[in-house]
Amino acid sequence: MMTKTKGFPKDFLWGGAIAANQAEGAWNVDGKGPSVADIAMYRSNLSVEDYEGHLAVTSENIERAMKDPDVKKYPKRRGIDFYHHYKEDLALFAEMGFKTLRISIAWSRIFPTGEEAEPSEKGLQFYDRLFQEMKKHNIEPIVTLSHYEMPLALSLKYNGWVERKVIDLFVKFANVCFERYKDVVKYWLTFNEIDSIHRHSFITAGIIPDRCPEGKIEETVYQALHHQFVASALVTADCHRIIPDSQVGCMLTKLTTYPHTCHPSDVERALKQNLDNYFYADVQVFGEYPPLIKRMLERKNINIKMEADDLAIIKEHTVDFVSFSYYMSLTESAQEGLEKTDGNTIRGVKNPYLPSTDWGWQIDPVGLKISLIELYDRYQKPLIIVENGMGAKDVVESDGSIHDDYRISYFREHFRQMKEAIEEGVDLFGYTSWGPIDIISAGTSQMSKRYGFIHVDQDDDGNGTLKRSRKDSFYWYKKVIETNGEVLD
Ligand code: BGP
Repeated sequence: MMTKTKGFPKDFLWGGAIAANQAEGAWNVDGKGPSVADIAMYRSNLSVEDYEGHLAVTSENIERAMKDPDVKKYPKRRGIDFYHHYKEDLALFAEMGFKTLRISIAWSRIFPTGEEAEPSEKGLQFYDRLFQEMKKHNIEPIVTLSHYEMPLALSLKYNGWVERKVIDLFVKFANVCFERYKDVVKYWLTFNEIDSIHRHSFITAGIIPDRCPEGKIEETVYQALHHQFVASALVTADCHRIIPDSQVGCMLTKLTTYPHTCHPSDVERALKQNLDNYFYADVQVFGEYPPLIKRMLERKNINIKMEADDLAIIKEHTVDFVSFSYYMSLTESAQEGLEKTDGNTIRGVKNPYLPSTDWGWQIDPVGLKISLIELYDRYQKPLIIVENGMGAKDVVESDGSIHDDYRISYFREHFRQMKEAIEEGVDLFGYTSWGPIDIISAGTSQMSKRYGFIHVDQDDDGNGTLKRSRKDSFYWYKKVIETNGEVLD
């Protein structure tokens, strides 16, 4: 006779996640300096699957963007004006019953060029106000320190994280945040999707390809990644010192990959994709480079310059929990010429058993359970899902209602799988959906790729009133939270 099912823990952190560069707007307000996100242009003529095109960056197009004050062409400069609407938006999140909200602190709002001697008081005051408003609604902040928004000045001067000095600048920024917000923020994430540095090295690490040594881009990216590993360990130590009861997490894009067939070559390819994905969390959880990764670097003749105590720092200051994003699963095959489909800034072979979103991302709730089991079994640390959801083109009916049944169905099936994973022993302590309110897409800078339970009246070109309105899924998620995940229908 099976024991009673566990259900979600009684203090499960239900909520949502946004990022400063995709929501705040106010890109040059109150002294904020330009960030790498502020040069991301919306290109309506590009296929949504053309991430290289959407995220392309050259010294020349950076110069051009910085001369262009336009906010229509550069959607991340305007976001959804969360900077001025945060009270209204938090009230809506509180109406849904949010226990937590994941946000990021825009580094260039605190240090406009990244190198000022003193932080911007106006920048700090915005997050003071934001955290006070969250506290008013009993919403627990989860704060990401680096979420694709480093000061553009550091990219132009040092080629981003390639230069070791950026470690110290990031540590300084993080310490200012820990000291300022130590009484209101307990949960901290260091680098959002630290593994994405190879997929889009500019928004993740400020690396400008045409500034890298000829033919050495891959080695340069691994060097920048090493600096981020060291910085992550250093700020983990500082956070624990400054905020004794703090919990620090790493953040991984969980790219769960299946073999297209049971052919051993397909299985081997999928295994290697998954192991390469784990590498980034392995370093922050186990505190060392995995031996297979070290051998891969050696075979590729990739030499990472390290200082004497780097590995000791990484080893000593590992994270308390593992956070990750999960949108879709991927499929790999050793066979060429199979139909491909898009995923989160990565492409895979189309899985014939799964439906896709309008952006080609394959919807796989069981893949989330697989991801939870794999991550918990590997790390045996508490887990939190900090991004999950589906981008969709919502239709606003003539009466203003939005019947996003597809979104309710996506979440319902993913929550069912989360519940099963918990039943089977996974320690999952929270869940924040990605984009609980419509915000700007990271990969394509679209507004029309909507994730929210709350609709924002704005189109891809920045036209609209920014009016917020509740979708059908708003009321559904409210009921889910009210019943702690018991009522999903
Ligand atoms: C993740 C990012 C988020 C978010 C998400 C959805 O990689 O951490 O910032 O944007 O992707 O991607 P998109 O917005 O491109 O649909």
